[in-house]
Amino acid sequence: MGLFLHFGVNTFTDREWGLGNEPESVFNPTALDARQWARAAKAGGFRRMILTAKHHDGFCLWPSAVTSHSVKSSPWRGGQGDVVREFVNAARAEGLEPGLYLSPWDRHEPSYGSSARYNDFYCAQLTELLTRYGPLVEIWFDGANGEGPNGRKQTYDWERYHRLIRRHQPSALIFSDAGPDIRWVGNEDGSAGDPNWCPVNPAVVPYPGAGGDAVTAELQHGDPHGSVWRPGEADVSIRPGWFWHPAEDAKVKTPDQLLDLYLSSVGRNAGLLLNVPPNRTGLLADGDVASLSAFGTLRHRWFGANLAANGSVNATAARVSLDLQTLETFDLIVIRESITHGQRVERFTVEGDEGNRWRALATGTTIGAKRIIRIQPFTTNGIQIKLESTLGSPRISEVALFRSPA
Ligand code: FUL
Repeated sequence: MGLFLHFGVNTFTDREWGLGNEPESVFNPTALDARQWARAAKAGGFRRMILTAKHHDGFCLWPSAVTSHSVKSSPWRGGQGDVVREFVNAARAEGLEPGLYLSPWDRHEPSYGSSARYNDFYCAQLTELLTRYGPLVEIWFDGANGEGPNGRKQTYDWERYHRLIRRHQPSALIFSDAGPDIRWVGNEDGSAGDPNWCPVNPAVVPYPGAGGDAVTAELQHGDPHGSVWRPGEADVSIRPGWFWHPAEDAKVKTPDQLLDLYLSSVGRNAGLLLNVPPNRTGLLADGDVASLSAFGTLRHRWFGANLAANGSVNATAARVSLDLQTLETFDLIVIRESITHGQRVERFTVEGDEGNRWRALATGTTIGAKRIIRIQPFTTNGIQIKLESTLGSPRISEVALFRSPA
């Protein structure tokens, strides 16, 4: 799970997409504290944080040398501040891994739309981010590709951007609709597809921002026979918008809603990237912080005690049986595949021991890194997972059972 942070001039102008003509003077958070962001992320159980270093409006949260449209020209910290620096330091201080979002679409930069010249500008900015701030876990690319001044369309040089990342940050993961390392799941609702395969066919999603039903289906479901390994990451906001808006302080998702998002993303073999936007003081709002921390507590209450921990396992290629030793009542089944060997399960059934017969409790499609299944509470001393359709011999690495609080 990663925490996404949308922050910039839009925070101060109450917009979702800035126009590019915002004066730098609007950016003036009064009490910015990136440690507060990182502590909130940690309390929620997040391990990564990704900040919008530049959104579509072009305003840079770091003092870029190739534009004056940045924090350097703002009143914040007397023009000496660097949000990206404070962000990466805070993340690392809390033991979290930082990553960055750098919008290719730039509504401020005059060279946007000129293709070659803008690509040089964009690569210069990307290089600054890749070389100044230490190891980054993920670089997040947005496929948005608006027109430049005079209606010119910018051609993004994705291969060049990717080469820069591989050169300067070989272990950073690259996210976009089209990967190459992590793929978008095709919606911004935090919901991965069912089934959800990590492999995809790269020909179906050739570039970020490609559209159409076939693209959406591929992003949602992956492809069991796809040639590249590209797990999904579900991005969604804790509020209706990506940026902070005063009117949305009362529309923060509840801990229960966050748990539902967790089940429909992490519980379906995808990462969850939850956006929590700092407000005009430069802090996460109280309601968001409370919701994150309660979400962390809730997950712990749901998944803290594995009722199958003392069970004994018996496995064949087609089935995994668990003798629980005692009667247990559970309503959550967590199954994991050892994905270092690929993803192989296509369909399975979970059955509970009723003494003289097996009762089907749930059927599912893919498993992958993690599959969470919710059922009506069931009491038994044994379960079995029948692997009904697999690609090659399956490797189940974990089966766990939990009881959610009433
Ligand atoms: C979209 C952007 O246009 C939104 O503003 C936001 O950044 C979201 C994560 O990606 O494509």
